[in-house]
Amino acid sequence: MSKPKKIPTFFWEYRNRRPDDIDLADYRLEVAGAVEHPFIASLEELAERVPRVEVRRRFYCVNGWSLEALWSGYRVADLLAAVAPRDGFDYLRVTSVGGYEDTSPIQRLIGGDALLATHMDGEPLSVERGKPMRILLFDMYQFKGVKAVKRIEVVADYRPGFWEKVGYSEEMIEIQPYPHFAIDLGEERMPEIDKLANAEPMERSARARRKQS
Ligand SMILES: Nc1nc2c(c(=O)[nH]1)N[C@H]1C(S)=C(S)[C@@H](COP(=O)(O)O)O[C@H]1N2
Ligand SMILES: [Mo]
Repeated sequence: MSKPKKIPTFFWEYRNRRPDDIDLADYRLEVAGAVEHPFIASLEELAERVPRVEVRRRFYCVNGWSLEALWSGYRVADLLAAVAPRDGFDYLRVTSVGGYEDTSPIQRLIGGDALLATHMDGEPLSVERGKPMRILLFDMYQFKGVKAVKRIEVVADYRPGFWEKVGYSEEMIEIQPYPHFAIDLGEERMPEIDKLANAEPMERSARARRKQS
């Protein structure tokens, strides 16, 4: 077996210091906004409300690398089914403990099988990886996937996320069809274009819109 490669850690809200640790006993996830059944739940209560799933999937960073692992947690689709979003509220806004935030269209998250992951390769997420839970998007660059999730809200409107402050843009959301360095394999890998194509058509990037017109 090759030596495990170091996974780059992105936590823009903490700049160059170690991210805040989170006491799991005190932790509560808030699922709120325009939903019929909002809740605030401990990790145990969340597991009682939403079915757990396990998936082996790869995520992609816009900086040209990717990481595949066995992730477990909750499908965003199942989480939303539990709270029942109101009609006309089509976006999900996710905020981290440290204030990193992102908004995505709900239909795209469901179509792309977005996951609220609590475990990586059978272990609870470390602080670096987004303890106690992170959103994983497999069909968009991962700056759209919030680590150390604190609050999930159903909202009416889109707005650019925290990543805009660090120089990323909406034009950079779509995974590009050139090789990315697979951290887990130690080699260059093409994105899984077949899996990307399974995503529902949604809000396209400005670049994709320009190409179309
Ligand atoms: N809270 C928070 N979540 C975040 C980020 C961040 O800075 N803060 N960076 C994103 C980016 S750009 C990527 S590529 C992945 C990186 O995940 P990793 O740190 O586990 O490698 O987390 C995403 N989620
Ligand atoms: Mo990233």
